[in-house]
Amino acid sequence: MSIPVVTGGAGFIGSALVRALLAHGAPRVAVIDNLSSGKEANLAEVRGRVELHVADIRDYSRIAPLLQGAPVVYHLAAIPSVPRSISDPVPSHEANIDGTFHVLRACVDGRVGRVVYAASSSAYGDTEVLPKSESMAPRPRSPYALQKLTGEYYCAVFTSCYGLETVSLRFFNVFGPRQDPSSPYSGVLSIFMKRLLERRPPVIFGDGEQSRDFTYVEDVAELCLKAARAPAAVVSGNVYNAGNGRRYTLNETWRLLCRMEGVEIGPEYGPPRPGDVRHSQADTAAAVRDLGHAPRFSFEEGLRRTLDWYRSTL
Ligand code: UD2
Repeated sequence: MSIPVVTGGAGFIGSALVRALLAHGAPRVAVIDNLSSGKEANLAEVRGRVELHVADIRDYSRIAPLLQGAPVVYHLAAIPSVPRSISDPVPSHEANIDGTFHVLRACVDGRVGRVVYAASSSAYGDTEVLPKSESMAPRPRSPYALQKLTGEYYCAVFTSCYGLETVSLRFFNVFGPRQDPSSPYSGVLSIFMKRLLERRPPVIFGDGEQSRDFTYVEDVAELCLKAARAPAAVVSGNVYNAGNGRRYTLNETWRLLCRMEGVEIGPEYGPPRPGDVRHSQADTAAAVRDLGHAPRFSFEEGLRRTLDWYRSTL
């Protein structure tokens, strides 16, 4: 296959990446997705230029021929969510560790040019120092964090042992259009926006003073493309933060959203969530230096665009 492949390409981030690839000149893009959380509808207006393969990354013999000869494989397929990995660890272990292993193995066997892997900021856990830089020792606090970290290690080992070019990007709390707000495991901003538009209070877990480096999905998609193009001698086998470099507490984020919408709704508070990281903020220096990372969307601008999208779809 001589076109780029996106695993998880029918998901929220994957479908934004598919759009970015097409916008940057890819004639077609292949998507591998088992549609467990991804949806064909996420690809609606680009569907004619997408080869959608409904396949599971845990099935080596099914995915190997689909990855064969791809110039770049963007490996985003995963079962996300810290709390889901705690309450139900087996499926996320199998998708995030076993699935990633099978993707990498198939990429070596199929002589794929490069793998760009969606890693997670959760790998850092709670560090004493902010922002978090790639040289810090990881301290995963949940099965999900450990699984995503294992995927990074697998990428680096596949580079050193088998010569497969890999770049791992630690995504920092990505948000934007098409993030599904309907599950209790959904990303907090998708839940906040749904509640806001319904004029209902959100439930904040803990005191709301935890903070996140919320990163707009188009900036992450752009960085994936840069990771695919950067010189192998500089980037292959490495891990980079894919964040915005700032952080916002949940309390201030909810207040900001209320202000944007011109309403005043006080949040409700619940018990803190097990496995939760307290603060998260990316040091973007390495990604700027090696990949040319240049996020274009301020938090407010990203929120505005996302809110507009939910308003038109919910
Ligand atoms: C982690 C990773 C993120 C990504 C994601 C995938 C960190 C810092 N980030 O996101 O990079 O890999 O996992 O799932 O580890 N919350 C509420 N109310 C709600 C929902 C969430 O208060 O209704 C809180 C939650 O307790 C947490 C924050 O919002 O403190 C963000 O939660 P999330 O599930 O959106 O993402 P998080 O940080 O676990």
